Amino acid sequence: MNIADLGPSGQPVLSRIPRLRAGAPIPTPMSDALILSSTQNGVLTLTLNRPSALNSFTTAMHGELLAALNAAATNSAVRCVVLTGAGRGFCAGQDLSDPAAAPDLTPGAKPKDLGALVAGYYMPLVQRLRTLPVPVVAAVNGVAAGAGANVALACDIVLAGESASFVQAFSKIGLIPDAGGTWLLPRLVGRGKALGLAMLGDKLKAAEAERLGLIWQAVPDAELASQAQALGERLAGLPTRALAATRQAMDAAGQMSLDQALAAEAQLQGQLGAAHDYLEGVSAFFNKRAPVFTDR
Ligand code: T3D
Repeated sequence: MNIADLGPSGQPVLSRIPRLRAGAPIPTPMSDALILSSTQNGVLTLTLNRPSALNSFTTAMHGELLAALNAAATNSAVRCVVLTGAGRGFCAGQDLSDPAAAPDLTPGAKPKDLGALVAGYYMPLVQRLRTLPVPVVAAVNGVAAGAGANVALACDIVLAGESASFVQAFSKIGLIPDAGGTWLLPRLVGRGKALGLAMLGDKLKAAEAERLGLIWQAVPDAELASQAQALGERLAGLPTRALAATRQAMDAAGQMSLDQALAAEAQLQGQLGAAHDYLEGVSAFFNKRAPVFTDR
C-alpha cells in the first residue's frame, strides 16, 4: 500500500486502503470498505466507515485503520492525518456484537478475553496515534462513545461538530475506560471531572467538552469537514518533525520532574537545531518569506 500514489495533489481520492499500490489506477469507492481514505494538500483523511453501527470497532476495522496509519507514517507526502467518521456518529467504541467481544450468554460459557482484545487492538492503535511522525486531528462528527471517545481524545487536536458528544460508556457495561482513558481523562480535565465522566457515563456535548478543555474546539456541524481540512493544511505547512517532538516531550513530561523535563527539552532541541527545518525557519524569517518545511 502506498498512499503517495493517491491521485494528483488537490484531487481527493476515496479508496479502500488495503488495495492501494504504487502505480495502481485510482480505485472507486467500495461500499464494504471499513476505512475510507482521501488525500488533499498533504492531509490524509481517514474515515471510519461502519455507519449502521455508529462506526464501532470490529477487529477487521482495527486492522484496516492500523494499516492505514502505518502507511501514513512512512509516506513523506502525508504531513497531517485527519480521523473522522461516516454518517451520524464518530465511533461508538467496541462493537459489542463482534465475536471477539460479544459475551456468550450460555450458562457456564467461557468468558471472552477482553484483556487480550484491548491489548491486541486498542493499545497498538493508541500507541500508533501517539507516535505518528505527523500531527493527527480528530474531526468528531457525532457521538464518540467508549473507546471511540478515547481514540478521538488520543489525537493531537480534537475538533467536534456542535451536535457531537462524548460518552465514557464503559461504566454502563461494567468496564473501565480503556484506549488510554484512565491516562488521558485526568490529564485533560483533572481527576474530579474525569471520575465524574467515567463513573456516570453521561453524554458531554461538544461545547461543554471545549469549555472543560477536553477538546480543542467545537465548530458548527456544517463547517466541521472544511475546518478540519483547513486545520490539517495549516499543520501540514508547519515543521512536522518539531510538532511530533512537541507531542513526545509533552507526553513524557507528565512523568518527569521539572529538571528532567528541562533536560529532555535540551536533548530534543539539540536534535531539532541540527535539522533542516530549523535552518529553513530561521532563513525564511530573515528573508521575510514563507518557510518550506520538509523534515519528518
Ligand atoms: O470488548 C470490550 O468490551 C472491551 C473493549 C471495550 C471498549 C469499549 O468501547 S466498551 C464501550 C462500548 N460502547 C458502548 O457501550 C456504547 C454503546 N452504544 C451506545 O450507548 C449508544 O449507541 C450511543 C450513546 C453511542 C448512541 O446512541 P443513539 O441513540 O444515538 O444510537 P443507537 O440507536 O443506540 O445506535 C444506533 C445503531 O448503532 C444501533 O443499531 P440498530 O438498532 O440501528 O441496528 C445500535 O445497536 C448500534 N450500535 C451503537 N453502538 C454500538 C452498536 N452496535 C454495536 N456495538 C456498539 N458499541
